[in-house]
Amino acid sequence: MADVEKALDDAGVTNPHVREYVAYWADLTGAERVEVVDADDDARLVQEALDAGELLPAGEGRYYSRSYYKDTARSEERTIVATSDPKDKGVYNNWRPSSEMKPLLEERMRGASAGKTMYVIPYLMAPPGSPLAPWATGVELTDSRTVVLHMIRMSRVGVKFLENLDDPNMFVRAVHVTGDLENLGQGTPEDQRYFVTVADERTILHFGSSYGGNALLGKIAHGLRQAAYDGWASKKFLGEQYMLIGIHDKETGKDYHICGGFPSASGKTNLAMMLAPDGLGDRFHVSFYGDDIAWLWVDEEDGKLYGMNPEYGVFGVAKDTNEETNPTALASIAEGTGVIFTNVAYNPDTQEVWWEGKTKAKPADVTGWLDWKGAPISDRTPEQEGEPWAHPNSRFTTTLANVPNVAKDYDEPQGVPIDAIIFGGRTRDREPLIRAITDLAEGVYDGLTLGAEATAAAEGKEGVLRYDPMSNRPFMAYGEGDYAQHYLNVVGAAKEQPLFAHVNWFQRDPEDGHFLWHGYRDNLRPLLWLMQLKDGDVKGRETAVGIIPTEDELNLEGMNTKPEDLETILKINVPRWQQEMANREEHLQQFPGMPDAIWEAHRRVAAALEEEV
Ligand code: OXD
Ligand code: MN
Repeated sequence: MADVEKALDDAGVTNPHVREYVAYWADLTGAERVEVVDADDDARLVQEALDAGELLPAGEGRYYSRSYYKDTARSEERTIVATSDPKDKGVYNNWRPSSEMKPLLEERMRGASAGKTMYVIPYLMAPPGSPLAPWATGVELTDSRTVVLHMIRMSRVGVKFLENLDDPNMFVRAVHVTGDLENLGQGTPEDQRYFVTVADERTILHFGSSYGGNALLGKIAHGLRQAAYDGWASKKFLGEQYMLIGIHDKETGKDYHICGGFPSASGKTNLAMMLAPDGLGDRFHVSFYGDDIAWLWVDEEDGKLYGMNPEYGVFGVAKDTNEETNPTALASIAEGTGVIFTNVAYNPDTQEVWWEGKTKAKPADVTGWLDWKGAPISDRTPEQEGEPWAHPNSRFTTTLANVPNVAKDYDEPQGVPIDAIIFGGRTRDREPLIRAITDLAEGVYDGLTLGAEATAAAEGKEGVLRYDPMSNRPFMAYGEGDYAQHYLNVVGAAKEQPLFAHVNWFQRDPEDGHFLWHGYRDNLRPLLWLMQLKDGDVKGRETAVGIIPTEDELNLEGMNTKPEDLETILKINVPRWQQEMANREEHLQQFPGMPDAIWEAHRRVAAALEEEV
């Protein structure tokens, strides 16, 4: 049995609530040892993981890990929000009573860490001193050393974050038990895994995975699901799956901050890490705050809407990351950064890593190369030729400070004032390059009807989106109607309202399918227009679905765009929009209690489209 008291004493954990919590779970999971972790332990833990073969070297100060082959992604079907109030049931949150889920999880976890170390990770999902710090404090318990190393990169870790809490009992209890990965029936009717957030008790119980958001509980379970619930219960803030960037205009000295949500595969990380295009770099500097989560609140003193990234690192998708799509990401995972790669292809002879899209062609000499499951590429049969070397959801985990254009003030407690909230999907027609929305309810309505086209792999009708409200569908913690009202309340309380906008970098030519907009760094251009609109320097063109730039308002310096392409992405296809409005109506109808303001926004947009015919 672990000597819990001694481990806590040695680490200086004095908070009696934390001590009681750790002792309870050490006993229940049957862990053999308990170790309290601090970020300063990173080098030692990395060495231990290398010695144990859990990490492999991938060049100087870079590491490689492989997860169990049936444990490679977040599992939405097995993810549940539990509370004691059935009114918390939503359409997307897989609500179950906590009286049912807690005993079930305790049963799964009982004795499941026998023979292992239980690591105690005190963490903070906020810059220290943030006004939201009381909701950001947590203690993860995990029986996986690799998870500890990821948590150290993705959140602020140390016993100091447990000191001087206003309420010593106010911390998220986040328990992760890996389980016997080879015998959990992943994806079968006998699936043993459960990823439960007991939101009204601020307790997270995840069993049956050691991968990503299933296991690093600060990120998604706390940073999004629990935060969404806490923000609503306290009436104080929003926890959103948003990127956050800053734009500095060197000529005027002005700073702008934009956050926004994009469903997966819509280029959120690339946008978050974007640099100014060559033609505009002398005047504008883009800085990176975060690529995945933003918490938003209104400061009661100055009445401004603020945002901050609660994370400390980037857990980025490796696929297609290269010098053109995201040079900043490549710099952030260079030698010496301490990056951990997961499930990419690996060459133990040369310590290189590779993923689809890293280079145009695969490494020509396959000697030594292993695919993400560890199988030699040279043993592949002709039928296996087309199989990817890296898992499509393979990742890199690196701290924010490694991103070359990280904002100087990313660690400042007050966060940054938000000028605009943008939404963007991947849409081959209909959605223009950018449309600005000045009305709060219409902006929230636009976020609630956000979606991405069904990809080839997903079933779905042509032209029908898979709706992903605010890009939060997998993280909704309570009813969608209540969520919409809470969003209106939080943002509505700001004295100066942010602009909303919808962006789309992915329109294609209907004839030959080419992308009508270059994308990547050039995506700064429509955002600059949006800031000019906010400042009243441009007027744009009013349409039924928002304000669109005129062709001469967009700064296209140093860019080659065909005039006919530009014309297409700066106009509204009314019949396609009317088709979409019918789908939106059906989508919104599933949510009981959707506020009138949202329905009125929907009807206003529909009526304005009628007038445009
Ligand atoms: C996600 C992630 O799963 O950011 O959304 O990892
Ligand atoms: Mn995410």
